[in-house]
Amino acid sequence: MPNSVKTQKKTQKKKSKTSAPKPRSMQGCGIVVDAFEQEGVEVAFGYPGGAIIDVFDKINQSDKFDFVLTRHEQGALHMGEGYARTTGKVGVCVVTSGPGATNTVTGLADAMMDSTPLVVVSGQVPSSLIGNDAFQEADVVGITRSVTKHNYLVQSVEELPQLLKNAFHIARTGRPGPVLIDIPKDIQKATLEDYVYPAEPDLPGYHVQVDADKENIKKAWELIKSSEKPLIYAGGGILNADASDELYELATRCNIPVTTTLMGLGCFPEDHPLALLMLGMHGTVYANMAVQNCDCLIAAGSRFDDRVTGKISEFAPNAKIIHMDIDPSSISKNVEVDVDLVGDAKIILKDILKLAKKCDNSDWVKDVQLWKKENPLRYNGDDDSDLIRPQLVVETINELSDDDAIISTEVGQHQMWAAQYYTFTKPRAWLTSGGLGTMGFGLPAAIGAQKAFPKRQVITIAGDASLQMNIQEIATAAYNNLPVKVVVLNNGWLGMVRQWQDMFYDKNYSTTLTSKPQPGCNISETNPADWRNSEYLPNYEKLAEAYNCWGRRVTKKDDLKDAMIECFQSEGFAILEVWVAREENVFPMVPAGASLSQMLEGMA
Ligand SMILES: Cc1cc2nc3c(=O)[nH]c(=O)nc-3n(C[C@H](O)[C@H](O)[C@H](O)COP(=O)(O)OP(=O)(O)OC[C@H]3O[C@@H](n4cnc5c(N)ncnc54)[C@H](O)[C@@H]3O)c2cc1C
Ligand SMILES: Cc1ncc(C[n+]2csc(CCOP(=O)(O)OP(=O)(O)O)c2C)c(N)n1
Repeated sequence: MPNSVKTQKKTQKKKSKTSAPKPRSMQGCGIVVDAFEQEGVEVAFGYPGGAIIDVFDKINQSDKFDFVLTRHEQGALHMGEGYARTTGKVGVCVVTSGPGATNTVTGLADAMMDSTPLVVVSGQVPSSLIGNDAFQEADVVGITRSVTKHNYLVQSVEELPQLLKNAFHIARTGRPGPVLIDIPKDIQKATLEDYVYPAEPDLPGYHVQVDADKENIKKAWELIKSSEKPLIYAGGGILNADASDELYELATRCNIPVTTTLMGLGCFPEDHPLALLMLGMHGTVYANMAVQNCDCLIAAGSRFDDRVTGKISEFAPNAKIIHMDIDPSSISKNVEVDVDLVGDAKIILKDILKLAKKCDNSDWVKDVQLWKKENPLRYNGDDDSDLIRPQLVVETINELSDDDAIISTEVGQHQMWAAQYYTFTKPRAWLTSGGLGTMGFGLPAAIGAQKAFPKRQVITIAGDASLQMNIQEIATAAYNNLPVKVVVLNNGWLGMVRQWQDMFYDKNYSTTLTSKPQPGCNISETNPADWRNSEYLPNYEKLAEAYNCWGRRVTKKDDLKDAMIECFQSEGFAILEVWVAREENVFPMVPAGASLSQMLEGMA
């Protein structure tokens, strides 16, 4: 595990000027809350129970941070993620033992895959009962080992302060990720007589390399300088490193087009002429063409995921590859690279910029811009029917949302349309589950972001099926007056799975229909894209009413804009349910395992 030696030294210097804090007598449960305060936690999310009740007994005595009671522990984890990804700080969650802790597994795995910093404190049965099949006992450290960056079962109150300090440090440094601390009930109750929150982590084997090798920096610049067709492939690591400004400087100074992964959207402004938007399975034609034709690919905080590379042996066939990543295990994991730059993307980019001079690349940029002009994202939007195309809904959100709006999504077709048709111009304003692809992520993630930024507009673009996976969190939003706006693209299907069945499984729509025709409605006689006589469950208008929130269902194109304006202007939490064309597919698409050169473009 990496540890930032540089950061440690800086903090030590600062600390030596201030007087050492006096030891205090404190119970384990109080130490947890004190650690949150010392780490500057502003809000924590979670759910109580018997094995963590002592910590909760102290939580409401703190006036330093808020606590949001969620309606499910999975919701708490995604709220923590939404908070962490939009603020750059550690998301904090507290849950009970057994079912409370096992409910966190999906959120932990999600945070692990998407490099999101979380600290999760779980209660455990008393130490003496561990291994006895005690009430609400689960081997949480065993269960979560592979979905956490690190986890601890606390063995004594004496070690608790240091483990809490370590947990926050591990979560936020290097490649960020989730850390779980499982605390038996007796340790929460035990008293430490000489408690002081440690100033430093104690992690001898954990080192983070933040500066890349200087020789490799030179090699990287030489490669960029000598290339004629360079391309930047930027990912979530740029956002983690807060390196958007440096990325912008490199791209514009050296005239290099930029394509962005799903996780990196917003790290480079998509309204810039050098922006090629997303690459990969559902990326733009021109971004994928640029990858296949470039002679130097600069991977910046991106990890060559299979949704990006397609068939690896045919990925970027003509390119020398430079890879900057803070995690050495990412280097040459999927794709063999020519120059590795292990370190923090911001520092690496600054180092490259010290060498970088203006480059021309104008012939290449002209080619790429021609591809961009000739192959725009497009959909069947010009029919005179009153059907609402899902892409139009995203375009309308794009038009009506604030400049600094935060957009979250669930998982499926709507997620891809959001990525394609919303124009991302700012970092840390996009929340999506990329690596794990967790349906149920979008609503709670939006709530976490709204808690962090109460005044900003936060919008969830949801599929009807995904939204139901954590729909109970509407209560959390409504109860806490968090005015998230949810726009549901309701197609009455598990749309993304239906698309695969349509394209690769001979239209065998096995168990993917979530709506049903009304009695007497003959589907075959109606436009298959438009089954407005179907029964859609639930009725989101009525659901919103149940939570005393604004809600409206829209089924006709002409009503869309006004309804969305009303939704966005409404005061609290709101749901706009839009019945979209039912059998729309996401294009472009690279079939799984095919090369990026084999994109299916969809409509003519
Ligand atoms: C239905 C669906 C379809 C998808 N289709 C696509 C698609 O078409 N295109 C696409 O791009 N994705 C797609 N994805 C997402 C995909 O699965 C991956 O999640 C995504 O491509 C990974 O993005 P990334 O490479 O930016 O890496 P991330 O997962 O964001 O990882 C960040 C990388 O940066 C490194 N890093 C972290 N911090 C730093 C730092 N400070 N400095 C330097 N490096 C750092 C990390 O070690 C890691 O290697 C899809 C997902 C779903 C659910
Ligand atoms: C928890 C979970 N279960 C199953 C899946 C597989 N899956 C991916 S997309 C999808 C359908 C999503 O449907 P919906 O939310 O309505 O969105 P749409 O694709 O229709 O836009 C499913 C079942 C998943 N990603 N996550």
